[in-house]
Order: sequence, then structure tokens, then C-alpha cells
Amino acid sequence: MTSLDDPDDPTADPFDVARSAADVIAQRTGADKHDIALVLGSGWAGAGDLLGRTVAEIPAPDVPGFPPPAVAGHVGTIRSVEVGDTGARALLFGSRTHLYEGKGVRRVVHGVRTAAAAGCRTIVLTNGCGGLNPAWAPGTPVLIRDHINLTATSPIEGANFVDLTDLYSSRLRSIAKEVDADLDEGVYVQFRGPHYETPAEVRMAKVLGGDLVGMSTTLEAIAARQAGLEVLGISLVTNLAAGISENPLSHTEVIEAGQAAAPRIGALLAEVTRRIVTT
Ligand code: 8IG
Repeated sequence: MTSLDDPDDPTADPFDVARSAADVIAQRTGADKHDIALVLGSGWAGAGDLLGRTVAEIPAPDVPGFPPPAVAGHVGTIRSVEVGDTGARALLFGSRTHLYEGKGVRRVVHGVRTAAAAGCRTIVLTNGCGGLNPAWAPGTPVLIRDHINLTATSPIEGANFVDLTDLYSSRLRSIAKEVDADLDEGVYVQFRGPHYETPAEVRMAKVLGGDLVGMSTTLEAIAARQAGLEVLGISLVTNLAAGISENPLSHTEVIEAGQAAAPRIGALLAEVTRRIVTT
């Protein structure tokens, strides 16, 4: 049991656990430092494959602070990948801990803190989500411009008033749009889940200024800012949010949209990552 299991333990320091995690990653990958981290959300699993050569693959539970698999037989992995021939190294998190798993906020942001402790300067947070704009067909990638955190919690502990201006770096969004000029931007609204929204909640999200609804990312982005990481957020609209289309939501639809979008978002992620580490 690591200290992350007990958020109420006043002696536990999640940043210490992140440093131990980074030490294990350095040992197992042979890289004392990584440059960029990517969190692969729903629909993005295959998108890391075009990045470059995988140097090492570590079962996440081997690394301090990462939980045992939630589903039997499904172990998340942490991969160290060469970014093309740039000489840069990327850390790929093949899964994330969601707030709705009830393991606490420290767990949710542990990958982000580990990335920072491993030397990363940038983190790319990807997710699958519902879209409010009917023009976004399932399979459309959208840049996150800003977020609304409806989880009523924060990864920041204590009187630590972290500024969130330009949290989703306009510099990194510009780089992404150089790669694909057709990319739209939107405001991501995080609900706690794990149920999808009611149509009324989706209308509320729209009134509030939201464009995308999901169950992740905002707490990770906040922790990333606290850790000094520059953040790029990319959502894959895998379904229209509840009530936007006549059809009910289905998890199968979500998975199929991800598979159909794989070639486009894989190429996008690889080229954006290459440009980030070379500029
Ligand atoms: I994939 O429509 C995916 N994740 N909250 N709403 C929320 N999360 C999602 C959705 C959605 N689709």
C-alpha cells in the first residue's frame, strides 16, 4: 500500500510517491529523463503507435502509486517511446484513473505528477467525449481551449491558489493547428460520471459555455499546471452528447468511433508531438 491510498494521511506526500515512480521509470527505461508525456484516453489507444520506436513497456502496477488493474486481465502500461528521430523521449500512459473509480484525486493525477518528476516539460492529455456541436461527427478530434470543472474537487491541497489562465496552452494549440488547419476548439466540461449526462444536463453544459462533455482531464490539467507542465488537450468526439441527436448513447458506438478515427488521430498526435519536441 502506498501513501496515495490514504488521502487523509497527513504524513503522505503525493509528490514523494511521484518521485519514486519516476525513479522506477528511469531504471526500467534506461532514460534518466523524458521530455513529453501523453495520456491516451478512450479511442486513442492505437494513436501512440505512430510516434516512434517503443524502448520499454512497463506494466503500470509495477510503478509506485499506480493502482492494480480495475478489470481482471486489463493491465495499463507505461511506455517509453522515441519521438521519431528527434532524440526526444515520450512517456505514454496507456490508461488513466478516473475520479468515478473512487480511488481519490491523488490517484487521478498521479500520472501527471510522475511525468513532471520524470523531467517532462509538456503533457498531452487526450480523451474520448461527447460533443455538443452537431457538426462534430463521431470521430472528430477537437482541441480543448478551456474547461469547466463540475467535479466539485481539486487536485491542489492546501491554500495554494494556482492560476489557470491559458491552462490549455495557446502556443501548443497553434502548433496543432499548423499540423491540421481544420481542427476546431471547444470548452470541455467534466462531469463526475460514470453515467452519461441527461439531456437537461447537456443543455446546462451548453448554457454554461461548454462544447464537450466528459469524465476526465480537468483535474489532470490543473495538476499539470501546478507542476509547471505546458498542457495540450485533445478530445475525440466519439458520440453526440445525450439529447443532441435522437439516438441513445452506446458504449459500442464510442469504441467504433475510436477505431474509425484511429489513422487520422494517430498521424495528428505523432506530428504534433514531433513539432512540440523540436520547437
Ligand atoms: I467516450 O457523452 C464519452 N465520454 N460525460 N459524456 C461524458 N463522458 C463521455 C461521453 C459523454 N462520451
